[in-house]
Amino acid sequence: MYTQAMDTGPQEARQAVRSAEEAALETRFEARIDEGGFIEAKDWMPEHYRKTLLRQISQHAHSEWVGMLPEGNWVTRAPTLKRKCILLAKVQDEAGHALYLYAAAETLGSSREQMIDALHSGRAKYSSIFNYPTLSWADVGVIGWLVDGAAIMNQVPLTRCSYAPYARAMVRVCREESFHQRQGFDSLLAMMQHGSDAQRAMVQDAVDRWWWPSLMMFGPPDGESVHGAQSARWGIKRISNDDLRQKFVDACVPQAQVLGVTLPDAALKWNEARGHHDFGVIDWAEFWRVVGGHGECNRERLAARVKAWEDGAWVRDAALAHARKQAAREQAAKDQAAKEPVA
Ligand code: BYC
Repeated sequence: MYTQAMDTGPQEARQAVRSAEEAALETRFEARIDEGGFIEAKDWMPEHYRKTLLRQISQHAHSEWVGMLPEGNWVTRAPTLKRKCILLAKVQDEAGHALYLYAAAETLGSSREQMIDALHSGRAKYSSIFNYPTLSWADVGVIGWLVDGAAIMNQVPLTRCSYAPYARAMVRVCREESFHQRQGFDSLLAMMQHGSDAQRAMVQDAVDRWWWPSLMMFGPPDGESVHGAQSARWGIKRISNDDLRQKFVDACVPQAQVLGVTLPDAALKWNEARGHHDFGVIDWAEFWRVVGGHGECNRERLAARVKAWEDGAWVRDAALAHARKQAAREQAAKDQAAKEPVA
């Protein structure tokens, strides 16, 4: 009993010093956030901030990674060489985005393997939008116009995210997403202006299927956003889910007019008093079904990623073996140089 009492004293004192230090670090962190400053990977951060970022950035990386699949489905069937080259470049860009984002998430203490394992086992989320099928060539154009358009709307504010490695990755991602959005719009415009009636109908059908899922990309309504308020407080999210969704609807309406397509929402109309478009009710039951793993393509998407990972094992093994040989060679050269007498 006495021994325990004697141990507890210094331990308690150490804990008190640690929590005083932590409180000071937290005050400094909060002050930096309040000033609109950035947090770097080596800076002190609260555990909850680190976990929130790791969740969002890894989900974002998984979205890019899985997001290659719906469009990749059309690489071999693109209608012209020009469109095939553009699509190939775009899909490769998505792989690049995933890599920048996995690298940014790694700075928060998770390994690539842990993140990939969370995706493959179904523990990690990725964007709901990629669980819908790409049924026609027009879907590729609509993904560029609407899906990349929604992604840009969401990601431009992330270039000012308080976590600097994420913000820096987003600058480059957004530049590339702009090209993605433009190529989609251009492809649809070509079909609408120079295509046949059947091609115009194909574009309208794709818009009908992708419009509502694109609105769901921004996440649940603000009142149901679990992380929204805290992420806004920390400067991770600069604009709320609903505000981004509204900006997106307002941007798409004139673009749809230029294209000559109808957005599939009878309630969509300009509201002079609000200075925004009103729009219909989103089917949130569908959103949660898809997020919960029961969308049309959830199983297929995960199976494709797992298969690619397993098929690629020999490439990872070969790269590691090569790196090991190279390191051994460099070490041998260093050892040899150390043995040689100095002239
Ligand atoms: N899908 O509290 P909330 C691309 C989850 S890829 C699935 O509002 P938060 C592209 C949410 O994770 C671009 N799940 O969350 C690639 C949370 O669940 P957990 C993808 C969703 O994080 C290839 C719960 O619902 N972009 O552009 O504050 C080809 C409650 O939500 C979704 C990004 O990832 C969803 N749509 O806000 C073409 C952007 N929405 O984690 C294009 C970065 C919500 O508690 N991410 N959930 O289990 C973000 O900005 C935010 O994470 C979100 C959600 C706005 C998505």
